[in-house]
Amino acid sequence: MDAWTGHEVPTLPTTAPPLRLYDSARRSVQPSAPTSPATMYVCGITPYDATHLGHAATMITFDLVQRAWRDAGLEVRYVQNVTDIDDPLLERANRDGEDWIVLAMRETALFREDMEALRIIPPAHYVGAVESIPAIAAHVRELLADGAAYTLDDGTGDVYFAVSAAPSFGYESNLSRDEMRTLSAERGGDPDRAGKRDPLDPLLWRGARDGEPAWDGGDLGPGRPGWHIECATIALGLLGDTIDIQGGGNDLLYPHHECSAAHAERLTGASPFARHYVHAGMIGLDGEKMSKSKGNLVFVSRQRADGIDPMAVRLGLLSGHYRADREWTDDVRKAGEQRLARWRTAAAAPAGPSGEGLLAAVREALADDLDSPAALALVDAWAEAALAGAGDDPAAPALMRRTVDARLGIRL
Ligand code: 5CA
Ligand code: ZN
Repeated sequence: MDAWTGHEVPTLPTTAPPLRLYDSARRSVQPSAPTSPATMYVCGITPYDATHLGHAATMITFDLVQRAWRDAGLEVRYVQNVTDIDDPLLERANRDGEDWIVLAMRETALFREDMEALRIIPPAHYVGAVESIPAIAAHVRELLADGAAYTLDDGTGDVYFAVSAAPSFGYESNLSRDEMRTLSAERGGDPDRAGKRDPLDPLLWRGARDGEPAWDGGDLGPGRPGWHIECATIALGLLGDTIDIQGGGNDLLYPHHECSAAHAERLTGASPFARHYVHAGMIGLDGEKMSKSKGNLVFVSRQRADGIDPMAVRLGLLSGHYRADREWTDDVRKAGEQRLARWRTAAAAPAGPSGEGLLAAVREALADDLDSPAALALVDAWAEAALAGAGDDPAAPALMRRTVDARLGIRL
């Protein structure tokens, strides 16, 4: 499917240092050392409701990665999916008496508009689960033929992946089996289902049910794909056997990313599937993770309709570190608006402290595991000095403008 339209990203003088990033598997900050093109797969939305600030924060995180890589001289191949068929989408469509396809198309269109407003560089490939079904079904058949999957013998036609076929299962999330079992039950899995060989085995293919859409699975029979194999298949098809980053929010670490990596590794024999597993913190409201199922949502589109500048929203989200679970509050929004206004005024100053100095410092902060709070503080200090008449570099305001545009996605 089509992605959204991108904006021109200004080029900057010289090049940025290589990006160092926290890897969930190794639990430490490690150099991301891609060879060009750098490859990144990020888990996108399940389009049953509008884009909220949590989605926005995660998309902004990986946008910072793309900007850091490009500024370090790398070409970037970025793929994102849309889970345009899954239980939550069907449940919402049924609840509202709506066609699930219409719901998915509408919310995906809104997501694109929101991404454009937030100046997120679009992925090279924006791919739906539905359009990937033939490739997914082929992978499920391959796993079955390989003995890494099995069909439940209860007549449903449901196919499961055997985690016993993935000897290093758990290396990504570093969780105990008990923790995995609990999270699996909370996040779409079915550890207690009868007939499974291991409670942790994830669903690969759901046989057709009355009243549910189904697609031809060849030997699998009609059905629809499981969630984890969707992302494994899309990433493998477009980015190759080993990718530089598998990303998403930290709610996806287990089971989703652990299982999709296990599927990919079993299919290709290449391990690890991703050199870096990168997870953004959860944005919460009133002490709870913002989620469609909880309904405590602040929508990006609603904020746009209320006249809040998307650049202020972006600055608000960047004021916290991407890995931290953090709250969205009115104060965060107001601080974003004030900062944006201050930066705009400062960018119009006749001169300021060295633009090259600011660029180098911002690059260093962002190279250090995307330390956006530090980058914002550096620009704040530059703006304060420029507004106080300090510094005599007449080219600095223009370079400051280019720096925050290219590296933070903030158009002044
Ligand atoms: N379609 C799947 C991924 S394949 C999915 O998780 N969809 S989603 O709509 O629930 O989330 C889309 C992206 O936003 C995922 O990367 C998810 O981890 C992230 N996300 C969801 N809620 C939040 C939140 N409250 N804060 C930060 N990121 C979030
Ligand atoms: Zn995913």
